[in-house]
Amino acid sequence: MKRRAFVQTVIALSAFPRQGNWKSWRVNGARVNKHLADLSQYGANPQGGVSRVAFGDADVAGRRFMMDLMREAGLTVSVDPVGNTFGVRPGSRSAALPILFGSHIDSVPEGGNYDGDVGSCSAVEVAHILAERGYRNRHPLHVAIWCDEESGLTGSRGFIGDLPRDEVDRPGRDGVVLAEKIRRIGGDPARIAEARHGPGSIAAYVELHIEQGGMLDERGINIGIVEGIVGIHHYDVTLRGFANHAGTTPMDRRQNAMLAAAELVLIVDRVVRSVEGRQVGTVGRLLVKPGAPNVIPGQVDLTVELRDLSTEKIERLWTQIHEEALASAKKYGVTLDYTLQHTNLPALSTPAVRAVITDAVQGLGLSSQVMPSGAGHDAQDLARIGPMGMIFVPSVKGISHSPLELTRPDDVTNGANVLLQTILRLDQQ
Ligand code: HGY
Ligand code: MN
Ligand code: MN
Repeated sequence: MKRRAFVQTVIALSAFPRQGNWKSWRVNGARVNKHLADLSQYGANPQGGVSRVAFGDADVAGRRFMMDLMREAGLTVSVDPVGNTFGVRPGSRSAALPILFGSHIDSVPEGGNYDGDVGSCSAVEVAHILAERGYRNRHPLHVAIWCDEESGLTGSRGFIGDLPRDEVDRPGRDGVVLAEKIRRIGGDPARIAEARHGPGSIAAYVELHIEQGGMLDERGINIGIVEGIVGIHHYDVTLRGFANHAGTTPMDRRQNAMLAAAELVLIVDRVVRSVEGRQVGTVGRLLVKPGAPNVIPGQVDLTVELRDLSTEKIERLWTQIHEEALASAKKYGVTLDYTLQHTNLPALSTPAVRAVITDAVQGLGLSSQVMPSGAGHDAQDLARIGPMGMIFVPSVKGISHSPLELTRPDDVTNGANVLLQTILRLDQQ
């Protein structure tokens, strides 16, 4: 055998054993749990959780921290025009579509240390293992940390071209225009159209996330394999009455916006419970104006959020709620206006990706069950451009969006191992 051919064969064989036993590879559980603990310092609040709201100082610092972890894992870091952070590991097959995996690190105000963070830190850990093993991946591997997941999947909607210009130019509740906030995390609002990825542009997207409900924890099951993610409709409602003196205005001469608001909260609860199914409805924020003890409320601004796997059912529920709320407001001499602030389409996961996750779970000897997601996720946007799969790990007592949110270190490690073995299987296909 010629010398050159011999040397090439030796090189190829020397890589083979490392590639060959990839089904036995595992993450470094101590390292991923430490990164999770380190990340929780960014925006840590006195209650023991995080307030790392998107685009705030803690989010900016937390994203920088994650970029450092990506570089330590051998990834090439970039930020797209929407502000999403990516760490890329090039593939050997330049024509192969990229496999994306990741999550988010922004939190709700007074949130927990695991929502989004488990999937983000685990995705970086997977890349770190591949680098340490000298794995020769075929597909380009893109670790994604989406921006502003909590206020409507902003970053992943931008990635699929579903972030309208008027939304980018609109001031948020804090009065700051979204475009300005995107610049804070390294995005370039003028070039958002360039961030768009169309259908068929990715090989697959996989997201590891905490369940945020109690099913896995109550049943002692290691892994949830997500069958579908609910759609979410978020309505901003304004009730206008007439602000007046609380002492001199007789009870039968008032236009009290608060009475209409109080009835609307109860209407949402009753109508949503009135039909069979797993739909949910919540009034999560209510602002009274002028908000003084001695003034009859002239205006109430509130949010109504409806979720279900069926968009048709959400729309049917809202039609009934709106009709009843209008009648109630009229009774008090109050007007009702609303805007559909944003919608997230429901998404089913891809059976072929679910099968790969199932095979990875079985290879790891873990227990699992197929289940829906009552929480929204960036994965439901990625499902609109390619095959999608989601992996859940247990949330202790089903608590989430709270400083009491907890996922045990062993469960984090299990989830990261399922993610590692899933990505390896997808890359080998
Ligand atoms: O609200 C949700 O469902 C998710 O946690 N953003
Ligand atoms: Mn989340
Ligand atoms: Mn959340």
